[in-house]
Amino acid sequence: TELPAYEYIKISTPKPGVGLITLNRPKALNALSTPLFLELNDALRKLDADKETGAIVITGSERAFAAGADIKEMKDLTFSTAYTTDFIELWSSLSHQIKKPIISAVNGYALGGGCELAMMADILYCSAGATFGQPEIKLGTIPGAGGSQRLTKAIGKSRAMELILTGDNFSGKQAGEWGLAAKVFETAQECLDGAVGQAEKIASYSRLAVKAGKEVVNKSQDLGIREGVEFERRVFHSLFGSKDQKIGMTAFAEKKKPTWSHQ
Ligand code: CO8
Repeated sequence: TELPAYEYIKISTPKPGVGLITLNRPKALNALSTPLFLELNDALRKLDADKETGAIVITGSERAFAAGADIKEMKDLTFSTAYTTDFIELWSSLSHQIKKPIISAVNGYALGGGCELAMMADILYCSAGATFGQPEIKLGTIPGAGGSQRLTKAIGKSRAMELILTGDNFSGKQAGEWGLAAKVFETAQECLDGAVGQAEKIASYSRLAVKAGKEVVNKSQDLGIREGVEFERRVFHSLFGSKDQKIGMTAFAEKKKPTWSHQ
């Protein structure tokens, strides 16, 4: 894919099928300004549409995944501008419009909007020494990009309430123990390599099945158990209409490796 040269992010393909987005605004610890988010959304949309890409990894630097929304940009924002421009709406495309799996590989600071961005990903990996937190309370505000909802779902009400009302940080090690992170790695490099490795694995499967898998798991966040299970079954039934279900099960029966058609 031809991707434009971006100013605040870098794009690469470290392994076949893996689109790696590296937030690259080092002077501001990857603070998530509007220009950065516009680039991130543009890259995500292009990777989502790209035939070669099967999974996406978002990472930052060793020092910072992202130190939050850009405080200097928000400082003078008024209610009426925030409301009329739907400030933050920009962020929702990541969690609602991108159909390919996104893994966040979190090293260093993931604070405020940075923590929220990490939690918007489908799978969160981090290094033990990563620093997470929702420090908005210290700035006279609250999380605005889903933090109060996603953190609470992930780690429970009492812990999330404590973190959001005190603004206390928590470590990558704790994120793993509490179930916010799917895996915790020793070093930043291991975290990135681990994320890319799992993305490569996901990208090696049927794109169709992967898309359906992401869709049904995400539905569990919105639906009750009964509706969720029924939804899953419908999608499961529908996959009997795909070529890849035939390819996968025939290959198993014939003791061969499947070659996916992605159809
Ligand atoms: N916004 C803007 N600039 C930032 C941010 C930020 N969030 N974080 C760091 N920077 C800048 C600093 O201002 C500094 O710039 P300069 O060199 O020009 O002074 C540079 O990055 C380096 O930072 P520090 O010198 O502070 O580095 P330290 O190692 O001393 O400290 C910290 C690192 C602890 C991460 C510290 O920078 C810090 O506390 N940052 C702010 C963390 C924070 O409060 N984040 C939450 C922001 S609010 C938010 O995300 C709300 C989300 C709501 C929804 C989304 C809305 C868009």
